[in-house]
Amino acid sequence: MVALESTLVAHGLPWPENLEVGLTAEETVRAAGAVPATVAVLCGEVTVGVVPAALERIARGGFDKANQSDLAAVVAMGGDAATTVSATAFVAARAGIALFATGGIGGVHRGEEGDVSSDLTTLAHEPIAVVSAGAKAILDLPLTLERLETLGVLVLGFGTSEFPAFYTSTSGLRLEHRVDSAGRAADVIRARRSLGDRSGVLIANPIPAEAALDPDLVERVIAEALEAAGRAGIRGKRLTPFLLAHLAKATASQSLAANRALVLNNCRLAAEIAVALAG
Ligand code: PSU
Ligand code: MN
Repeated sequence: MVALESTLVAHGLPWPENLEVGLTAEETVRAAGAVPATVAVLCGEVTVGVVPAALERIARGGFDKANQSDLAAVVAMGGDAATTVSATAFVAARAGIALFATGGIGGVHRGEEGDVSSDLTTLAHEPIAVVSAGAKAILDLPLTLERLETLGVLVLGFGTSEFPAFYTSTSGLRLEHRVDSAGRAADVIRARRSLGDRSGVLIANPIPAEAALDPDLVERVIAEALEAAGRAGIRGKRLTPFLLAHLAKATASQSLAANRALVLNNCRLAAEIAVALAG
């Protein structure tokens, strides 16, 4: 099985592309021989494997964004919420799912606010492998990588020795460990289990070259987006969705096409690793 998150659908991409990406992500996992399970909270029920009608409800908007610490409150209120990487990893690990595909994990934000995504702290405690195109480029990538190390999360480059930067394949940040096949990634996950290490693994899978954006364009629009967020007083949970929406506008949707390509690329790899792990 491969877990998929729902915040990317609810808050990371605009309607109706978000529904298309959510459904195609599931199909991509299936086509590679694994079973997708999109996670969300629906009317207070933690759901592992939402049906297409529910995915459409999530995509149409109005869902809260829940990280691990929000889950109990949403459940107790009988509410609806999309799950972030943090909440999805927490839920999926309890359902016995070993692989999870997303776009880019959250991390340490740029600036002095001290905003650090709970994606990092959850990954420190959950025995799940997350396939992502590095961490989102809107973040402070060197600090994010440092924090992952501190938390004991193994970062494994897939076909790369550099930490990918979401919209681009390189960041200039070296990775200690690299694998070049799904089978070798599965070997590392098995070794971690046999050592009794119950923290997460981040499999850093670069965006396909043909889908990557121009790094100068990315940096310029991120700087603009951060400035706009500062002016509008956007903080906390609203910051990541605000920055992603700003990027889509400022790049005439080039960022959306790149985001779609990297998500599907991660789904395929996560499914291949899940199949290798089951073999
Ligand atoms: N990756 C994407 N788009 C997204 C996200 C990740 O390609 O929208 C979401 C994930 O759900 C991630 C969340 O967990 O952003 C991080 O939010 P925050 O920085 O508020 O923790
Ligand atoms: Mn945050």
